[in-house]
Amino acid sequence: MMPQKSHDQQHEAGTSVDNLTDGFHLLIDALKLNGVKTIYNVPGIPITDLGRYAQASGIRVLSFRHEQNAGYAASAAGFLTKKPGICMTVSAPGFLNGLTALANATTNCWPMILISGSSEREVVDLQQGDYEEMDQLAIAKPLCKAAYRILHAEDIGIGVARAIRAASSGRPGGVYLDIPGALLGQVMDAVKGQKSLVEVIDPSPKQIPSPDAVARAAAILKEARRPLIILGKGAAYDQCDDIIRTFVERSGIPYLPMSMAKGLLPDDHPQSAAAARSTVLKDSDVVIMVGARLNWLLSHGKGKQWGEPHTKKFVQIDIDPKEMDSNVEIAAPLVGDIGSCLTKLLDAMGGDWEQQKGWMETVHAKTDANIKRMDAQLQNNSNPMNYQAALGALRSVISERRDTVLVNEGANTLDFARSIINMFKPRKRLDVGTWGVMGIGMGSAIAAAVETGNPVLAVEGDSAFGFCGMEIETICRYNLPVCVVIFNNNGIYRGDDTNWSGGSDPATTKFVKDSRYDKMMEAFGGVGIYATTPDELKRAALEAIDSRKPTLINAVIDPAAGKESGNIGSLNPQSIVAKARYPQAVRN
Ligand code: OXT
Ligand code: ADP
Ligand code: MG
Repeated sequence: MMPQKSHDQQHEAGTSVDNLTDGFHLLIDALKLNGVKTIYNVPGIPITDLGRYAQASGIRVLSFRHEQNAGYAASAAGFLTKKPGICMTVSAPGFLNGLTALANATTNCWPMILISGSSEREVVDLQQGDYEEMDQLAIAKPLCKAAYRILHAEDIGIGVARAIRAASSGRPGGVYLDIPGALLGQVMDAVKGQKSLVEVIDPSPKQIPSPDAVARAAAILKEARRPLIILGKGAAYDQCDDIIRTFVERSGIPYLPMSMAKGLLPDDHPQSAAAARSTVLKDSDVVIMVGARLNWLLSHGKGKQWGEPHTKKFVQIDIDPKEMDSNVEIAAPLVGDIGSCLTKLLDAMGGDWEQQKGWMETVHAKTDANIKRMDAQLQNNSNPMNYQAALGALRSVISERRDTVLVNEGANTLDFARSIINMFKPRKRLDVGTWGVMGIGMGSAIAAAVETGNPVLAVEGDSAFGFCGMEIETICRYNLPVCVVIFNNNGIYRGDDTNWSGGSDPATTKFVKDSRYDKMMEAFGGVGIYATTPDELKRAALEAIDSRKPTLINAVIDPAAGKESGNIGSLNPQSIVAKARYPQAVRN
């Protein structure tokens, strides 16, 4: 680092330090003034002391083993609390490790601020080869919602305020805040410093939809005969659970929850169409999107899955006007926050809800058939367990402990769990999100435990766990009520693949057979359990949740039970040449 061009020297000799403040303290005070209670952190030059001072000042500073996991924790905290989660890292490599999580938060529309220490501008801009030199601001910019750098101590208040407002307002997202090391050591008059701090008033202002837009949407809904509501994670994020429930129940319309909207209404609600997904997407005539995007997870709103050719009309509620018409024509765009839009729409509709007789019966017929089929599969007592057997056990655990936060990642482990495990309360499910990213598990679990105080059940594919597994030490260190269940099928998707060259290296998707992940947890003082039956799994998970002790259950899953890429195998590129060369490539 460059020797500090300190503001100290500009201070008159003889000024007592009691009357001074510095960049460290201004940054901490600015965060505290804006209600920041937790920082997800990895220490090192130049932010080690910043973490110490923040802890000393009463902020909870949780140190992780890798910045990516600290970042995922901050982003999950943003989703759960509707306030930006704060991640703090060192320069270049630490910054880059955290950047993946910042980009993921932006993709998920979750508020998060990545604060990274950096080298001084003078050296970076002349590329003189500083310790961990990198033009971090330039690199962050295209990957997040906004990026700012603070150069002077007197700008810390406004810089932090700007970051908070950018992360929280409109469509939430990730913000990068660049903190050159020398800024922290800058000294200024304490009273002036205090006055320079800014408390952000109303960081995510309500956005009321225009009356015309409401009338347009109501007119379409009045004509609807087979309407469908799709609830997305934006609806969960908005924390307007009562109005969502009122809207769904007063309208009598079936609703489809996207994965992180599960639990906004309990999954056993009579209007849930989760188990009739294909039917409602295909046969509905009007679709009301509530905080959900028509992206890949909804086949972009077109194609066979949507019953094309069709005359469906879309009503879309979203805070971001740019989301409208992103994939298909939106007949009635309602731009605003979900709570305000649904309230206005309810008013405009009055009691005028009418749907085709028989629509709900059609939905129920499909739902009943799928639930019956699933119930039969859950009874399976095969040894080793398949996904349904193991998840049947965890389904009853969540049903019996409804405040538990479920974290879920993997391919098969994710896809089976999403439909098998019913959720009963809002914002109790955290998963791989819009990018389908592996490695969110431990960071999300830690944030969920810290931010909610509730126990956490993290259901993890063995591969998914590998991206973040070292954080079980963090879980033990802070003694968090997290129970990690590893679905150990010895590999990615399956554990029985072969090396197609016939050579002795294992297949590209295989791991060490029968790894004892439970022993890893024991190494850090947590509870390790090896479970081979649904009964053992259920008992161990309930005990972990009730005892609140850090626990890892190694659930042994049949290596042959999974499918390539779970439910999204069709997204794998294919080629007739490759198929001809490798007949094994034809599967699923
Ligand atoms: O209506 P129909 O009849 O069609 O039936 C549907 C529902 O109505 C019904 N259903 C129900 N029936 C009865 N009861 C209930 N309650 C019920 N609920 C639903 O069930 C069917 C299916 O319903 P579903 O699931 O809602 O519908 P569907 O069609 O699947 O929905 C479509 C999607 C797209 C919305 C859904 O599939 C979805 O959300 N998918 C998300 C998929 C995803 O994101 N996957 C993760 C990424 S996969 C891959 O990329 C992996 N990688 C690569 C990698 C990644 N991702 N990241 C990084 C950083 N590096 C690399 C890796 C490495 S996965 C992976 C590791 C995998 O290995 P693991 O060991 O971790 O995991 P295992 O696979 O377990 O080994
Ligand atoms: P899912 O993956 O669950 O379908 P998405 O992440 O695709 O959900 O969509 C979430 C949508 O919610 C985004 O388009 C985002 O702009 C929107 N959103 C986020 N917060 C709000 C809010 N408070 N009010 C309205 N829309 C919101
Ligand atoms: Mg696996």
